Amino acid sequence: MSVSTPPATAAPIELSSHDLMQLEDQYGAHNYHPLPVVLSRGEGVHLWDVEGKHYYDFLSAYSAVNQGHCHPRIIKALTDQAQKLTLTSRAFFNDQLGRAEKYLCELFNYDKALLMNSGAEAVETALKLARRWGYEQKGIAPNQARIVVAEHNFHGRTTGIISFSTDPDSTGGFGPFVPGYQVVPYDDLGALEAAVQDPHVCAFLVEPIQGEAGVVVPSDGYLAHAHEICKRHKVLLIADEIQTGLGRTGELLASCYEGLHADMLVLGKALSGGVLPVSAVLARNEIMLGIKPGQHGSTFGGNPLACAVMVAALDVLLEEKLTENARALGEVFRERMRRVQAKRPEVVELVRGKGLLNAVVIKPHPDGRTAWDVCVTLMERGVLAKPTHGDIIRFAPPLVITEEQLHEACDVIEEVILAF
Ligand code: IF1
Repeated sequence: MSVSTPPATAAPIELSSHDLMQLEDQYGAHNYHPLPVVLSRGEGVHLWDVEGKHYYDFLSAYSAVNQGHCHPRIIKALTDQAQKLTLTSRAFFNDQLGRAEKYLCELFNYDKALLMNSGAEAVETALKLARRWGYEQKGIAPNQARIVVAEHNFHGRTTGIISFSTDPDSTGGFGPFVPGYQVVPYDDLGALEAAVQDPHVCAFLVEPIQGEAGVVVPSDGYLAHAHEICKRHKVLLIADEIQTGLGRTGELLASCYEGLHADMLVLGKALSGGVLPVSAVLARNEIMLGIKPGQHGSTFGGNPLACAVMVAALDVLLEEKLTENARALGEVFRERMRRVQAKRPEVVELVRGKGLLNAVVIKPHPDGRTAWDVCVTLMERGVLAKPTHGDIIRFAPPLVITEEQLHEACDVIEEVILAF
């Protein structure tokens, strides 16, 4: 079938929020249920909708925008590189990739990096590397490799990754699934120890703090002990720091809190400051060199535009001391929310988190209102946050937020919760 008339290009600016939401509703897949706000501009912690109303961003695009919206330095790297070279494919070398890989390896202390685009792709890459290592280094019989994962995990949306999801929303109606995974309860060392007895297990994939599950922080020592157990059984520990990494929790990696240096580290989201999809797997040579030319890759992975943006995004993170800011202001945020909880324990069930990755658990109101209604009121009052699992609100502002801005937003959050 041919296209009859060319579609209108950019929407004229006169379209209202209402019109734009209707467009998405009519022409877009219904795979999200967004809050009713249409954003058209961002700067640091600030967002504006198409009518010009101002908001504080307390989601940071699920922690991708740690460096703040449209950071001038990252945007400069983007526009400078965009005018020189954007994509070569990996059929050739480019002048940005090696520098970016070196930066990653030196910063996180690994031998090698493999760049991909989305977080899910990087997780898939780590799983393939782990299986390959299992066959070649651990001597697992062909096609028998198994990977242990944690209950309530979230690692992405590919058919491979949802194969070990325990969330019915992620899996329902999408089978059949990829075999070779075993689920153990999160924060349960006994269950992990039992699972890795199986000599077919090559890896344990884990989030240092479970994000999607509702910012679930494991017991102190869990990760360090898990790594000891893994080492004892010749099993690789893969840390998915796509959400928890890059300053978000008040350390460069959440793993740092326990001195964990995972066998494989998976990064995404804020690796580009939310400018482009850039993800990476880091590992030592023994693991990374298992994959030979032609056995894995991606058209866009490691493209020069992504590399230039990534280096700038990491520079900003380090030079602006965003990790330290996240650590200090995380304390302020939780202290303020705990005071709200003390005033209204019948509304606020729990406050938890690390650094600027926090969750407030809201008890449903007897009249049927939930965390969703809290978020709608917050939106009306100029603070954007998203509920998850019905009763949890995740609060994760860009790490460039100042103490003054944090207090201003906390005043709004407090008023909205007290009035709930
Ligand atoms: C969605 C949550 C956040 C992740 C970890 C891998 C990925 C993610 C630990 C995949 C992605 C997302 C994706 C987004 C919602 C979101 C999320 F609510 F599900 F939990 F961040 F809070 N590992 N997380 O958190 O990365 O392929 O998306 O780049 O709607 O799916 P991706």
